Amino acid sequence: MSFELPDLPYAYDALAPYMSAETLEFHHDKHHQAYVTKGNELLAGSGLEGKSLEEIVKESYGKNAPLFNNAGQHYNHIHFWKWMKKDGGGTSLPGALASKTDSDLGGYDKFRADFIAAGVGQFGSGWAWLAVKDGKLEIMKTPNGENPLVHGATPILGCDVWEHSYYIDYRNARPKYLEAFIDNMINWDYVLEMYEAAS
Ligand code: MN3
Repeated sequence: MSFELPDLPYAYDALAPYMSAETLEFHHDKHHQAYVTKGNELLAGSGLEGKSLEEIVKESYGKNAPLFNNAGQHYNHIHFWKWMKKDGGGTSLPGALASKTDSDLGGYDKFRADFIAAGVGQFGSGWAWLAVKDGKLEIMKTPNGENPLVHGATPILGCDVWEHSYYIDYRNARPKYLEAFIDNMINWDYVLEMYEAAS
């Protein structure tokens, strides 16, 4: 399958003031588009053309770094747009996720602190994740375009901590961006949908 840029599931200004229209215009229209364009160039002749995006990500990992980087980022961003919504975030987790957060992660407050720490602690570009591994929720971090799929886990929430995701709105204040992501932007309904699909 060839890669295609999905539309944002909301208006460019829907997440302001936490994520500006200017950030989303650059991030979606330029950065994500570049992963799609470059990914399609690299997919041609790779032997993985007929595979699903998830398969391309897993099968190119460690074998075809240029394709993996672009396919991984395409996968990550498709979900990243859907992991955010207007008036999202906060403690309003759907019941199944709330109880799982309590049992596996030590409760919401610890989840929030540990997720932010993962994002802040990712040196350079990368992602902070909430993933399902062996039936349990786990907080992870990965560099560059990597994601939990290549570490035997299924991502259900991810936050892009590349500077292009926050520098316009927060400059170098990555912790403030991660706090705003958790408190004001997470689309918990989509996290639940991915959790249910992973379970
Ligand atoms: Mn990005």
